[in-house]
Amino acid sequence: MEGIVDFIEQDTEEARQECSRAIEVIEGPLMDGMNVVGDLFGAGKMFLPQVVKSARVMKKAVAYLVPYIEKERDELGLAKMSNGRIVLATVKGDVHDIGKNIVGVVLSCNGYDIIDLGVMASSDKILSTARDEQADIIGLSGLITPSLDEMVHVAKEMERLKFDKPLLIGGATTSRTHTAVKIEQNYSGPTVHVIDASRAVGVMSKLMNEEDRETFVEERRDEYRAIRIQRREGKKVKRLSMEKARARKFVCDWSKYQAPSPKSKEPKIFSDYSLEELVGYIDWSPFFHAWELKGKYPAILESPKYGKEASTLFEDGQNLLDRIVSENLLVAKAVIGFFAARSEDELVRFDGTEFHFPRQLVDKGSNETNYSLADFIAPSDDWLGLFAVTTGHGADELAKTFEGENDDYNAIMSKVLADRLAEAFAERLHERVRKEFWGYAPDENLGNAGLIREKYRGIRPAPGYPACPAHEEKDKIWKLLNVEENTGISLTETRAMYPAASVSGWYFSHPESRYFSVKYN
Ligand code: B12
Repeated sequence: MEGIVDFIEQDTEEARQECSRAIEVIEGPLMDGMNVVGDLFGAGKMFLPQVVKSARVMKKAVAYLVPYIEKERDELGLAKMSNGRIVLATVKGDVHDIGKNIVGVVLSCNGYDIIDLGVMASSDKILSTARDEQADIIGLSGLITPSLDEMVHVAKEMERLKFDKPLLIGGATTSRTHTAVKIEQNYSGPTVHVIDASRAVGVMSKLMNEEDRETFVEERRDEYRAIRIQRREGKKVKRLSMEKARARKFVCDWSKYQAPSPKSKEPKIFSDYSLEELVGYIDWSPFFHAWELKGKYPAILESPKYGKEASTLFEDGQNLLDRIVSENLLVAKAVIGFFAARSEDELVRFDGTEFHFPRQLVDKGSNETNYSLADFIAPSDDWLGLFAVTTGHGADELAKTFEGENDDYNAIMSKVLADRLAEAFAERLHERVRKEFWGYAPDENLGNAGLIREKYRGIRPAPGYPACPAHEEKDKIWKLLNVEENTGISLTETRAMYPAASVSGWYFSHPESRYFSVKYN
């Protein structure tokens, strides 16, 4: 229950000798401990990092017991015990697995059998595995918007192939609304959106319990039906024609504005950037969010609710980060470049290519602005910057080493830290771009807090952000900067970047450039 692994093998051996069969150590003390942990977690009295640490104790103890259990099982001809079997996968085209892995750990320490198909799993692979392994439930995860369509595809395939097992949907871009409107209607079996790991156990146990299942599924169906009706009948947002929206575009008196010309015009490649330099640029708040501790750093360390847990987590994170930096366990690579550009409506044109930046079409009122990112580029003689950064080379290998030691806590931690470094790298390079490479703000002096609050001139939007949702625009960045060759970052069929800890996008220098959303409901 304290998550301490120091003497786990000795303790497990002692317990084994006191029991008549090795399996009793799992069914007895280990499960008793995990049940307490599970109850406290469910009641919000224990937090995710502690649960994952307790799961590590369980996993290491179980690994120690497995040879004994298998021997006994063979001798007695016994079957495997499990609360239920779930096939978990990050869908085709997507490479993000932190959330899925957290869910896998939490479910497995609650007695569920996990078949984890990893990332980029095709519908075929997911469904044939579910059939072959007689899975009770299928769980899909995804982080970028194209994964939502892939989930719809899997649901349709489940219908076509006459599956009736429950389908669980999770991951950062998924939502109850999307599940209700787009996924559930394609599959007649139970479909449930799960918001986070702490809810996953409750949902699984309801679905696996014959008595609870029907009511639970009916309640979800009613809930999703209500969402669909609400959406259909909800206030329709008024949209403008493109012509009218253009009349409300952001206007700048270009005759008075001089676009800054980059100091160095050649693309710059960084093949092994100093990790040590990046540490000071880390925005730590999302580190805590990844572990389901909600709050802002550093205040979270003093929070009455999360303070103690957050401090331990932070210390563990710092320790692993120190190792990563001193032993060069991750490699930071990047490429940046500046291109002479001009805008025309929603296009930013270069020699030979053009980016399309959609315009806001919602009617916000005649005095409001309907932005397109292209508005921040002059009709002639301007510049646009492009970048791609990664700190993910080495991350999967590091996580695998920890997984091999039954240490999911550090496996997840290493990926969370790689993501933090990727964002820090994007932040640091952007700062150097403003101060040195583009050089339009040589005297800027903001410090990390100022950078996090985006107090600088210019913006760094990324394909997939609300102002520029199309992931396909990355193809042009890849071509112009030769990203794959220069950094080793590749694009999947739905344009997720691999390694996962990668960021790519554009630099806009205009003082009034800003973020917005082109989405409407
Ligand atoms: C941290 C972060 C990153 C990190 C990495 C994230 C990662 N490795 O997972 C970095 C900095 C690398 C990153 C990069 C990018 N990101 Co980002 N990122 C985020 C951020 C801020 C948090 C995501 C996160 O890690 N959450 C913590 C984890 C633990 O939560 P989770 O994955 O949701 O999982 C939980 C639940 O969803 C659930 N769950 C998950 N899976 C499953 C499965 C089942 C079966 C069940 C039951 C439950 C379940 O349980 C989990 C644990 O509680 C979100 C915004 C947000 N607030 O969500 C944007 C966000 C996800 N990113 C976004 C984008 C666009 C990108 C980029 C494409 C930008 C770019 N062009 O560079 C890249 C893509 C990287 C790539 N490799 O392709 C968009 C995605 C939407 C979209 N339009 O596609 C978001 C929503 C931001 C936004 N509003 O625009 N990003």
